[in-house]
Amino acid sequence: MLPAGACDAHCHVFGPAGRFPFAPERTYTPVDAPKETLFALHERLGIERCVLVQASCHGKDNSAVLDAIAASEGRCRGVAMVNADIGEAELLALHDGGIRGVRFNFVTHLGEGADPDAVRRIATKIVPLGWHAVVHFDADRLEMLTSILKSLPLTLVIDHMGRVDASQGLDQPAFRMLLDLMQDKRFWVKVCGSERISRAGPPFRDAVPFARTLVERFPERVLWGTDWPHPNIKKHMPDDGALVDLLAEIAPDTEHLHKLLVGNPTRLYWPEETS
Ligand code: 0GY
Repeated sequence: MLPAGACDAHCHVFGPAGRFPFAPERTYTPVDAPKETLFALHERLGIERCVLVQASCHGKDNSAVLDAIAASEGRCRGVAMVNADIGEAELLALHDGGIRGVRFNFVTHLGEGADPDAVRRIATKIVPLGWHAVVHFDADRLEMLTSILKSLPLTLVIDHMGRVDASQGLDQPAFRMLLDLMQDKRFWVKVCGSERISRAGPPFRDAVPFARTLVERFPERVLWGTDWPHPNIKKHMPDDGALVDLLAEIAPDTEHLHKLLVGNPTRLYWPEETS
């Protein structure tokens, strides 16, 4: 059972392609994963709110995310992808549509990484809106990215535990680097993606020590999500119910669990409720 108000802070909608075509520059073409299916999953899992993250297969066209937010009666907010030359009016329209952050991808399998100059320009433009940046990177890029990320003037949320390789243990350089970065209070981390960092396979229990360490050390700056519909998972498509069950081991302390699923996402995505 999840606490009342639980939020899935990382999930996607894809298409339907007939209404929201995929971007020509995409690196993969998913099957349709429409909002109705996502909302039904959330109902089944006991999840009341969610944050829709723009996926690379839709490029910089955030229409599918905005459509889902509009249909959610305030239960969804979103993270967009935008071009560096975006204007203030367009950003304000995204804000009105429920967007509260911008995502930057530095992941090899999703194509060319975000250009650092573009990242800086966008970051400067979104600061006045109170938005944050979501950064998605391969673990071996963290060293190269650290100085760029630290130079940005806003809150940064790291996707999927920095995509470390769970088989390399808690003492691996990439995880130590992630823990170091988290000492800076502007950084948050999502303890989702157990199925991505696991090397042991279902139920992905080898990912738990990483997630639990992050929750215990930084209880105020962690988020969790399903990552439904799990783009680019090839080997072991996770059962979302099993991912929810892992939370009992990731955050066995009820206060930590409440922060992870309710308090923290509310502070970041529905700040008007906490001030
Ligand atoms: C994720 C991970 C992936 C894909 C995307 O934007 C995307 O296409 O997010 C991935 O392929 O690892 O966060 O869902």
